[in-house]
Amino acid sequence: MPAIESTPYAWPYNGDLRPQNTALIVIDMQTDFCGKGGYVDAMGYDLSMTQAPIEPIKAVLAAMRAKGYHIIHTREGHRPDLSDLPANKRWRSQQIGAGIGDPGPCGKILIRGEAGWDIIPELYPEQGEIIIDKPGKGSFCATDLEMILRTRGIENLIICGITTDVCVSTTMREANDRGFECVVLSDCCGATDKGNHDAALKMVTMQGGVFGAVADSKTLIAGLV
Ligand code: C5J
Repeated sequence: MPAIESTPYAWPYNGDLRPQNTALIVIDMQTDFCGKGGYVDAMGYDLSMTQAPIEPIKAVLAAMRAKGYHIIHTREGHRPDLSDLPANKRWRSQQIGAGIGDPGPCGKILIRGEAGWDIIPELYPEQGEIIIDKPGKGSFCATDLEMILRTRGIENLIICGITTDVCVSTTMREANDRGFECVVLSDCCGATDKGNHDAALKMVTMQGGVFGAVADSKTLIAGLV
C-alpha cells in the first residue's frame, strides 16, 4: 500500500496512490500573485513569500509529469467586461490600492488575457495539462473542475500554489467537502503573511486531518509510485 509520510496520517488514507487516480493542482502561480508589478506587489506585500514555492513546485511538477500523474493548473481572474467581478470584491481591492480591473504595470489587474494574470513562465502548463480559470478563491466555484475530476476518475489531490491562506485553503476545503482525499505541500505554498501560512497548514491537521494532510515536497517525491 503506497503512502506518503504526512501529518497527521500517512496519505492517502486508503493507500491507493496511483497516477491514474491522483492529480497535482497548482493554484494561481500567476504574475499577479508572485511577480513584480502584479496584484500582490501593488498591495505592498513581500513578494519573497509568494515566490518561495516556485522552485519546490518545479521539482514536484517534473517528478509527477515523469510518472504520468494528472496535472491541473488554476488561474484567478475576471472577464475584461468585469461581468463576473462581484462589486464588493472590486471595492475591497480598490481600498487597498490594487483595484481589480484597474491598469497596472502588468496590464489590468487580475483580468483574463492580461500579462499579469497569466501563469509565470517557470511553471507554465505543458501541452495537454488542464487549466481552470476561476473567478473566485475556490477552484470549484463557477468552474468545471469537479466534472473533470469525476470524469477522469481522480480521487486524490496533491495541492500547492499561492496563497496558502486564501485560494489554496479555500480549494482544499471545497475538495474535502466533496470527498476528494487531499494533501497540501507545505513548502510548495506561500502566503502574504508567514503567520497565516503556518496557521492555514495547522488548521488542516486538526481533528485527525479535518481537511486532509500536510507533507513536504521531498517526502512526496520520494514516495511517488
Ligand atoms: C488571493 C489567491 N489571495 N490566489 N488569491 O486573492 O490566494
